[in-house]
Amino acid sequence: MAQKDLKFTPGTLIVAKGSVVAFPNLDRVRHSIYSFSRIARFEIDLYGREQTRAQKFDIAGAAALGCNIHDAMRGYVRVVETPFAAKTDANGLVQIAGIPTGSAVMTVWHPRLRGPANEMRASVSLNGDFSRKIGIRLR
Ligand SMILES: [Cu+2]
Repeated sequence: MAQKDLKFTPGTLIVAKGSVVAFPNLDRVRHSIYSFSRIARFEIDLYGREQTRAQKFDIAGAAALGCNIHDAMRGYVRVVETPFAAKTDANGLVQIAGIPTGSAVMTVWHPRLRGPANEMRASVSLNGDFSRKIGIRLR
């Protein structure tokens, strides 16, 4: 997840539990990174252009990232324990292939979703092609 034009890019990154995420600074200014989130509490001191820092994420859930210098900078690392996870596109659509048939629990997460841990869960029965339209409420 890069820092570019005073933004975390991409704004939300999905990674597998245990992943190490690199945070290259592509801006001319220095950035720091902090997270007070339950799954990852850390603080990375200011570092400059073309430098990279990294952080390991060992617990599933969501980490909200900020920069001490630029208050508007927000980034999210969503750590998952399943290979069947993906980010929606600009239209809110996502397609995940190869999920085994049977019953499953589908989790929808958004940093501003109203609900415990900003998540919504639904039990689904997967049997061949499955598609579901879901509306979520944001705060
Ligand atoms: Cu910054």
